[in-house]
Amino acid sequence: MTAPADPTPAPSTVPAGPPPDPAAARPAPAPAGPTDPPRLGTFRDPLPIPPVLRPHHPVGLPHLVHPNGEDRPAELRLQLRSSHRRLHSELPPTPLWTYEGSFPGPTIEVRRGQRLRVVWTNRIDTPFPVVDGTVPMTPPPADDQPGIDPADVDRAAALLPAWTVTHLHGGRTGGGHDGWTENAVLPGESQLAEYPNDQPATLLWYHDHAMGITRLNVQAGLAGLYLVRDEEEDALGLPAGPYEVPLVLCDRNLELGPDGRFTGRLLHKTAAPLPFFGPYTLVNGAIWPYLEVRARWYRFRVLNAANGRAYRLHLVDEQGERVPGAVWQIGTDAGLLGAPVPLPDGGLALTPAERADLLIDFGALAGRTLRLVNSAIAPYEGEPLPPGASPAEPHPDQRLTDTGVLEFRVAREPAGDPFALPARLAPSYTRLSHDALPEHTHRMLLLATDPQGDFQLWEMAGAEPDAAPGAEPTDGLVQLRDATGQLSCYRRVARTFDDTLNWHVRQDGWEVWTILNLSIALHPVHLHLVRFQALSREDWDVSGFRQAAGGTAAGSPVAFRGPLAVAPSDQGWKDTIQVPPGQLVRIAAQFTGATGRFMYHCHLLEHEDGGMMRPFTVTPGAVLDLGGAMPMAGAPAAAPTPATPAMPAGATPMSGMPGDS
Ligand SMILES: [Cu+2]
Repeated sequence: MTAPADPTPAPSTVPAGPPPDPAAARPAPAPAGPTDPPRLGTFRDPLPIPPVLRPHHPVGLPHLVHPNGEDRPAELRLQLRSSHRRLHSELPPTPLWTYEGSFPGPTIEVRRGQRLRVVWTNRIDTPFPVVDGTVPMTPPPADDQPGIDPADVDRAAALLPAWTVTHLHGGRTGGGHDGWTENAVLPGESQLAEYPNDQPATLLWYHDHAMGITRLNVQAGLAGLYLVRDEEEDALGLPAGPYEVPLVLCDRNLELGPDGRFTGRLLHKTAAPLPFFGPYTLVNGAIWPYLEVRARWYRFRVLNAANGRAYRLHLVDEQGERVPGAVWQIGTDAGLLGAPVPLPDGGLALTPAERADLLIDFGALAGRTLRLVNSAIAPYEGEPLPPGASPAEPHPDQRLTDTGVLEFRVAREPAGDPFALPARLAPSYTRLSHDALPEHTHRMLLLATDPQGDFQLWEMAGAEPDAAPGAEPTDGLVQLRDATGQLSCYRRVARTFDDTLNWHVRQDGWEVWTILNLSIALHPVHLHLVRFQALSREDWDVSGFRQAAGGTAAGSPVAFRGPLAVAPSDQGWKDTIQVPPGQLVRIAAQFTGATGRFMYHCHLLEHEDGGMMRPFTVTPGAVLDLGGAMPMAGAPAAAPTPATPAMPAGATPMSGMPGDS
């Protein structure tokens, strides 16, 4: 089988033509048109598979200090190292910052309950390898085109030290091991972390989480997979070994040299306030790869590791037509579903940090060439694929220049596969409902925009009765009208990372967080430590929120418009949830398994770095009951605040809150 012909010559064979234009990526004034950016061929390179480290199978594992002993956990010593890798056979090698020289990093695989210590040692010894820059929003930005005008490059990024901290996303571990964003380490230093791994089988991932620069460190290559196995998963006899394949999806952009050719260097080019959207889709670190498969069932462990791009996945044939019935979802971020769910007709949308455990049956597709394609425009706001639209059709005007993700080349020979899709999956899976929850605490979170247009997390507390909105909006006061028509008023008690800690969660306690998106962008909201389920989704009219004033005026609350379905693929255990604009999502979680200080944040890394991140703590109940200095949610330790006065835009959220001065 051969890759489809690409009419565009590879960069190495670009003939002598028009003189190179250093600003080839910019919309150039006519008539001196630039050369088109060079193209890369699609589906030219085989899919790489990251190396696997199994601490309980220590043979040939130089990273292992010792395997699990009678009273001590296994310990891995892993290095963050500078490296080079060819992301495409037509590209020069790309300088990267990596885990163990691999991009993505090695896949760590553990059994449930097998405690593991990892020494993450920073041995990075090269300058920051990514070109960073910002292009203006007007004229329509070329942020998803390769190359950048030197005037748009941010010189400060080239001076970044390798300041990194590793977070195990989805891991149930103590606050001291979770990779606190500000406790990053410099070259020569180590971060010690212990992972109890006492959680259901699923696909986690580890990645850098350094305060303010996560978007850049992750772009540079600092991410890898982490698999937890358990007996419940074993009992299903799912495709394993060579038939279980990780698919780490991300996008990248590439620098062009003065000659208009690829230099091999990565380019983090954005048009603020948009997150990063690159034109090249990578799977396991290779741009547009292919995978030869047998005519049988496969299991694919899919992660969206992009900074900002959503992938809405479909399986299509040579003509770009859907291949129905072949793809089933069996798990979500934090574990297996109760029963398999067919791939939705409209595709399966994964926003950054979300995972999907997929089974694909190639048994009836022998000899075919199929493709996994992405139909999500960027930015993706949760809109469905229009009826009748082809999922393989590109939308270059909406940052979807190439829909290809991965090509499957199915062998002609039948494989004699005994696997049959089970009707039931995890017996331990139960669907949560609000009415059936144990006693729980409610919290209100708004995804809002400040007057400058920056996205923020607004922690809200029930407002004093005399703090109801006036005729003009009051900054930080928001009135809501719910499904029953009842009005309630909330005031903002925090909106930046350094605002006072409000949310002291009781260890093992259940909580329901109501998340309402007043902004114009979809935000994937991620909570550290816990797994949760979406209880409900609702459509809300948020036009009553005045961004410039930071609140709602009397008589124009944000208001319930109607219920929305929680899609079958959205009913699993999650640690990251899509909250599209104008939606309200209620999630329920038990904060169990560890204590300490954790973060929750938007997982669009540019939003996270831009301030959409907040702390919470989990504390043993007896400690909370002892009282002490800790203020409870929404109740400042100082004297209760009188009616919140009207404040000019940009003022501190409220008076009387320690730390807000
Ligand atoms: Cu966001």
